[in-house]
This record gives sequence, structure tokens and C-alpha cells, in this order.
Amino acid sequence: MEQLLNQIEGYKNEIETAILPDNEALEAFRIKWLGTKGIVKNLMGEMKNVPNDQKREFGQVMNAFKILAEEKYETAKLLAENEPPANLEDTDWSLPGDPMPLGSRHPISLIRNQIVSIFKRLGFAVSEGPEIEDDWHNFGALNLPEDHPARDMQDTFYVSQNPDWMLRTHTSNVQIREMEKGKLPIRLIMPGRVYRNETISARAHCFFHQVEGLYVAENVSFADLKQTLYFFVKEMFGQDVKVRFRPSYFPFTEPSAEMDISCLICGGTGCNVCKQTGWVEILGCGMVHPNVLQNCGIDPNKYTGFAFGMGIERITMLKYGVKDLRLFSENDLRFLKQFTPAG
Ligand code: 2NL
Repeated sequence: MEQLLNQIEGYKNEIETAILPDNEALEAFRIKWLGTKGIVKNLMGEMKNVPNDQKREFGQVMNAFKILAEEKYETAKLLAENEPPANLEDTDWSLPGDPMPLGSRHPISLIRNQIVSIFKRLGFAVSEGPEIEDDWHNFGALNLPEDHPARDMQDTFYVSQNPDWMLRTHTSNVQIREMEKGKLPIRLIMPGRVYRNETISARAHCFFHQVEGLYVAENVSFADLKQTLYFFVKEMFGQDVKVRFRPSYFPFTEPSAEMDISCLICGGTGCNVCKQTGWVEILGCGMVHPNVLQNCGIDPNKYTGFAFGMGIERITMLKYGVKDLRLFSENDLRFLKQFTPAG
């Protein structure tokens, strides 16, 4: 009897640790333990050899043992039935696939790509640079005096570890770095993200996107600037759009101008978008200030250049009729889905 009980303990352990992943293993288990010539039946047969006063105890042990084997079998069978088919031939390949939603390009990327491709056709290459910049490349080289309001903490995000560093407020830092390389002529556009310490509203954000352009060579004139921008605007907004230049001021250009286009919404008769003027401002431009050329080691008596800068958000809002700047950074799919799927 003692020997039998020890044997049953060993069997119990074997049953508990058995791994039954598939039908084949399950059937082998059933035959070995629960079959008509199986171990459970076999042990039951030992009852006749157990002394009478121990038959009751043995009966109880055997019952529990039988239940253990049966439960192991039933649970493993249930698990195996719920397993995905291990065999690829069991898969129904004709079932429809899981949907894979197609993303779409961000409207800012769409417009940036259009701007870049128009200027590429005029021979402009693309250049990019750091978003964290030092005072010289963001302000100093651009002829901004020490007390210029843009340098104020209120307008610019400074890096707290180093008062000389800041998040760039325009992409002009890239132009400065290109001019410092001293390879002329330069005909480049610089798209990128810029940062300003603004209170966020429908019309202002603490970051936005810009494309700036720069052409420096011998004999570059204001006429070249105007013709380049005429071409750009007509490609971007259509051949019928009208253009006007208004004198303006930037520390880094002289002379400077702002360029307006005839309002796309009302066609020039006056509406909310153009504030009843018939015109909307789209960019600032001018001839590169001689001090800026000098600061970058370029001889202003030999070379001249023009530069311009535009906000991509502004152009995108005009093209698509977007009324709130915040939509561009909220990642609301209902907004983003309205633009062309990524190709
Ligand atoms: C605007 C006006 C402008 C420039 C940017 C520039 C850069 C260098 C030298 C001279 Cl390195 N000028 N950039 C010039 C005129 C206007 O941007 O309203 N941008 C949104």
C-alpha cells in the first residue's frame, strides 16, 4: 500500500507538468492515463490487493487521482480548441483583411513642398539648419541692434543653461551660416520651424513654419527680386492674381518691402479675410543689408543680394481657407483627414 501511494504521488507530478499543445498530444495523454488499458484503470485493479482496512483510504486517493487526470485532459482540450490554427493550410486566405487606414500629408507639408518645388524650378536649392541657435546667427549677424525688441525675453525663448542660446525666431540663421561658408553665388531657400514667445490664439502660436529665400551674386537687383516673387505667386495662386509691393522696414534688408496679393476670397472687392482692402499680405522682402554681407565676410561693394521670408501657415490658411492657426498643431483627425492622402 505504501509503495502504491508513492507511485501515485509520482504520477500526479507527471500529470500536472504535462504539456499538451495539440490534438496528437491530447490523444496520447488520454490513452496513457484514461484509456481502457490506461494507468488509472490499471491502478483501480490494485484495489483487490489492498488490505481490507486500507481499502477506504485507497479508494479516496484513487478517486482524487482519476479526477486530476480527467480535469487536466478537459482543460488542455479546451485550450487547444481555442488556439489559432498552427497549420497555415487551415487559414482561410479569402477572408477580407484587417483595414489599414491610409494617412495623409499635413497641410503645412503640402504647401511647403509646393513652395520648394516652385523655387527649385528657378534654380534655388534647399538648405536646413539648427533650431537652437546662438545670438550671433539669430540676431547679431542680421544687423539687429542690442536693444532690438525681438531680443527681449518676452519675444524669444532663451535656453536657460546658456543665455547666448535661443530657439531660432526665423530661418535666417541658415542663410547666415551659408554666407559664412564663403561660397558664392548663393541661391537657396530655407524651410523650417521657428519659435516666438507669443500668447496662443487663432492668429498666433509659439511656433510656426517659415520659408526664407536668399540670392547673393554680382549684379543682383531689386528687379530680380520682383520678377522672382511674381513668378512664385502666379505659380502658387494662379496666373490672374495681382501683386503689389509696399515699402517696409527690416534691420537686415535695405530697401525693404512687403508684398500683397489680390484677395483670393473676394477677388479684390473687399471681404473679412482682406479686411475690406482687397489685398492680403503674404511675405516680406528686400535687398540684403550691406552690414549683413560684411558680417558674413562678403564684400558688399562686389556682391549684392535679395532675401525674402514668408510664413507657411499664412499661405496654407489662404489656400485652404483655414480660419484658426491652432488647427495645424492639434492633431485632430477630422481636420487632417481632409487633405490629400500620402502618396
Ligand atoms: C517676414 C519677413 C524677411 C528676410 C526675411 C533675410 C535673411 C538674411 C538677410 C536678409 Cl540672412 N534678409 N531674410 C528678409 C526680409 C524679410 O521676412 O515677414 N517673414 C515672415
